[in-house]
Amino acid sequence: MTSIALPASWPDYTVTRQQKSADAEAPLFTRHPRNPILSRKDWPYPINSVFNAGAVKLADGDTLLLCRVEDRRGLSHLCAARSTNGIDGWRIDAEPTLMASPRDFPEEIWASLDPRITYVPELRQYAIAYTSFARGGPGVSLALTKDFRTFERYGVVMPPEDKDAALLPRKIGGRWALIHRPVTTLGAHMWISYSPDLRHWGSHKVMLEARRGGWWDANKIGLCSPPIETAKGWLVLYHGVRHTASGSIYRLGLALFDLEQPDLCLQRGDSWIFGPEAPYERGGDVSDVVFPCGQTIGEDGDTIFLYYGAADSCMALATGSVRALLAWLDSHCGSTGAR
Ligand code: BMA
Repeated sequence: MTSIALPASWPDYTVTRQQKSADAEAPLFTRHPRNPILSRKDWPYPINSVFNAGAVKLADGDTLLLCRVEDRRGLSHLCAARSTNGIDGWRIDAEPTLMASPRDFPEEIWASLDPRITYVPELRQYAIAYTSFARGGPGVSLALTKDFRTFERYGVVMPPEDKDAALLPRKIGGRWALIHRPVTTLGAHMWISYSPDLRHWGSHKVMLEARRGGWWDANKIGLCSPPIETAKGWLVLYHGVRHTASGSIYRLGLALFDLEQPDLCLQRGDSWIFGPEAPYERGGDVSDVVFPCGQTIGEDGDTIFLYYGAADSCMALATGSVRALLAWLDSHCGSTGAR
C-alpha cells in the first residue's frame, strides 16, 4: 500500500492532541442498563410520550421527576413520578400535576414543558422554571411549590422567545438569579438576569454564546439541568444544537462559572461530552436528541444521576461524577470563548 507523504510543514490544525486521545478516555456519563426508565407504556392515562423531566431528591429520600408529558393532541403538560431508588418502581400521579389553566395563564394553552427544579433553602420551597407555549411563542414561566401538589404560579417571567431556564438556589449579591435562553438578533445564547423578588427581572447579561460555523454547539445552546454548586464554581451542563442536512443533533457540553459572578465563564470544554448513541436516543419522535433537565446528587456528594429525555420520546438515566467533570474541564478547555 502506498502512503501519501505530507510536507513536513503540514499543519496539524484539524486534530488536537485532546481529540486524538478522546476515544481512549473513559466516558464521563454511563447509561443505566435499564434505560429507558420511563416511557408511555408506564403512564396511568393515555399519552404519546414522556421526556425532558426536571429532577429532585425529596426530603423523604424519594426521587421526583416532573416530566414533560405530551398527550395525544400533541400538547404537553407536567406530571410527577416518584421513586424510592430513582430507577424503577415509579409512582406516577393519576392525572396531570401542573395542567394548563387557559383562563388565568393563557400563555400556557399549547404547552408547559422542560421544567428545571431548584430547591431554594431561603424560601423552603422548590422553584420550577419551565417553558410555557402559546401563540406568542415559548416563554419562561415560574412556579413555587412545597410538595408538588399545590403550586404558586408566577406566570411568565421572561417573554417569548425564551426557554431553558433555571433559578440559582441562593441570591447572588442580594438578588435572585435566573439563567435562560432568549433568542435575539445576537443569536440563541445563554443569558442570566437578576431580580429582587422573583417577579421583576433586569441586569440581563450574556453568560455563554453559541459558537459558530462547524462547531458542535454552533447555532443554538441552552442550559440543561440546573447548575451544580462546587468549590471551583457553578458547574453547568448545556446542550448544543448542530443543524445538519438530516435534522438537528442535540449534544451536551460542559462549562464552569464564577460562584459570585455567574456570568463570568471560567472554563468551557471544546468537545461535547455526551451525545445520542443508544437506539432510544437515535430514534423517536425527534431523533438524535439527548435533553437533560434535571439531576440528583448521591449521598457521596459526587455521583450525578442525570435524567434526560431521549429522542423526545422517553426518559433515560446516566451516571457521572462531579469530580471527574471538573477534572475533565481542567484538561479540555483549550479555546474558552472560541467562536
Ligand atoms: C427544544 C425543546 C425540547 C425538545 C428539543 C428537541 O427546542 O422544545 O423540549 O426536546 O427541542 O426537539
